[in-house]
Amino acid sequence: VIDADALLKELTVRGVAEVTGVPCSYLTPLINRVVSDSAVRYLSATHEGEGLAMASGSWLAGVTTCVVAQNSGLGNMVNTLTSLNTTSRIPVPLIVTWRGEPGKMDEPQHELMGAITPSLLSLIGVSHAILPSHQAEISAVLDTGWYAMDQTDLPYAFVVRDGTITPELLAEPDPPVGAAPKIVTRGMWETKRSRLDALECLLETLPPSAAVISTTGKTSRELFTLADRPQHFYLVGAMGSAAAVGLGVARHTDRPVVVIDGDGAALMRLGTLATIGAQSDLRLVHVLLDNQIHDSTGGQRSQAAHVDFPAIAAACGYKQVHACRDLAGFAGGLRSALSEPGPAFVYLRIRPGSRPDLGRPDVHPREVARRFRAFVTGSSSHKTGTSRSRAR
Ligand SMILES: Cc1ncc(C[n+]2csc(CCOP(=O)(O)OP(=O)(O)O)c2C)c(N)n1
Repeated sequence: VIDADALLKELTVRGVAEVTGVPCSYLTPLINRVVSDSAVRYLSATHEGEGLAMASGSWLAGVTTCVVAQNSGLGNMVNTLTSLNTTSRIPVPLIVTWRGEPGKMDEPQHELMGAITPSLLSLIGVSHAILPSHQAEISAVLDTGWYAMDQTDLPYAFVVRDGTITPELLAEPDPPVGAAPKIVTRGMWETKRSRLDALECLLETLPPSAAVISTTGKTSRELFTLADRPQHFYLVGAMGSAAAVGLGVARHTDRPVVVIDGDGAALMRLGTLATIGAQSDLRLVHVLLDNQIHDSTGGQRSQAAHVDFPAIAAACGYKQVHACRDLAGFAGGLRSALSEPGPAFVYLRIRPGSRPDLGRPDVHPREVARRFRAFVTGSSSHKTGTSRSRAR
C-alpha cells in the first residue's frame, strides 16, 4: 500500500495545486489527507462532470487541478471529457477508482461499470494506467501520465484499486455560514429584450480586463458574432458546464470572470450554484439570461417557467443577487457585481429568438482555449504545459 501523504507530495511536485471531485471510499485516505492539508486546496464538487469542468477552468487560468472520482462518476464525466476536454484539448489529471473490478467482491451497482472501466476510458480516448500499490513505483507511473498529457493535451486517468492507499483520518473545518443576501430588483418591467440586446449591453458594460465564458448554443454564437476576442471562452459543448469552468478560472486569477448562462444549461447543473455559493472573495459574476426555453435547439420549453433563479442563487450563498427587469437595470446589476468581491448573480429575463444570419465560432476550440489561457495568465505563449503553476 502507498501512503496518502507520499502520493500527495508526488502530485504537488508535478504542479497539482488543488484537488476536486466527489468522494469514493477507495479514495477516502487521499481526500482526507488533502482536506487536512493547507498547501493543497480541496474543493468539493456536486457532480464529477462539474469537478472536471472546474479543473478545466483551472487549467485555463494556468493551474493544475486533479479530479478524484469513483468509476461510477466516470459516467458523469463522459460528456465533459468528450465535449469539453477533447474538443478544447484541456489536459487534466484524473484519479478514478475501480469499484467492481472483475474477480473481486463488490456491490451489484458496480458490476457493469467495473467490468468496462478500462475499455470505457479507452473508448472515449482517455489514456490510463493502474496506480501501483508499491510506493517505489508511483513516480514512474505518474511521470508516464504527465508525459502523455504534455504530448496529447488530453486528460490522463490513474486507476486506483481497492486498498491501494493507507487510511487517513478526516479533519475538516466547518464552513463559514453567512446570511443570505437581499435580492436587489433593478429596473422596470418593459417589453422583454433579446439575448443579442443583453449581450451588447454586457459587452459595453464589462471592463476590458474581464474574462468571459459563454454557454453552449446561441449565446456563444451571438457573442462570437458581436465580438470575437481572446478573453472569450465559447463553450461549444458540455452544456451546463459554463459556471463550473468560470469558477475554476476565477479561483486562480485577479481578473473579473463573467459567466453567461442559459436557463436550460443552468438547470442541467443546478448543483454548481451551491458550489459557487460556498465561495467567497471571488470576482465571479454569474449572468443568467432566461428565455425559459431551449432556444438553440428549436424553442422547446425548459423547466424554467416555475423556477425562481435569483431566490436559488441567494439561498445557495451568492454574495450579491440582482434580479433585473430591463437593460438599464441589467447594466446597473453588472456594474455593482463587478465592484466588489462575489460571487454575484445577475439575472435577466429575455425573450426568445435570435437573428437569422447568426455565425458560429470559426476559431477552433483548441485555439480559443489557448488564447483565453494566454489572456488570463498574461502570457503570450500558446503552447503551455500542464504542470505550469500559477502565472499571475
Ligand atoms: C449534454 C447536452 N445535451 C443537449 C445538448 C443540445 N443543446 C445545445 S444548446 C441547448 C439548449 C440550451 O438551452 P439554454 O441554456 O436555455 O439556452 P438557449 O438555447 O435558450 O439560449 C441544447 C439542448 C448539448 N449540447 N449537450
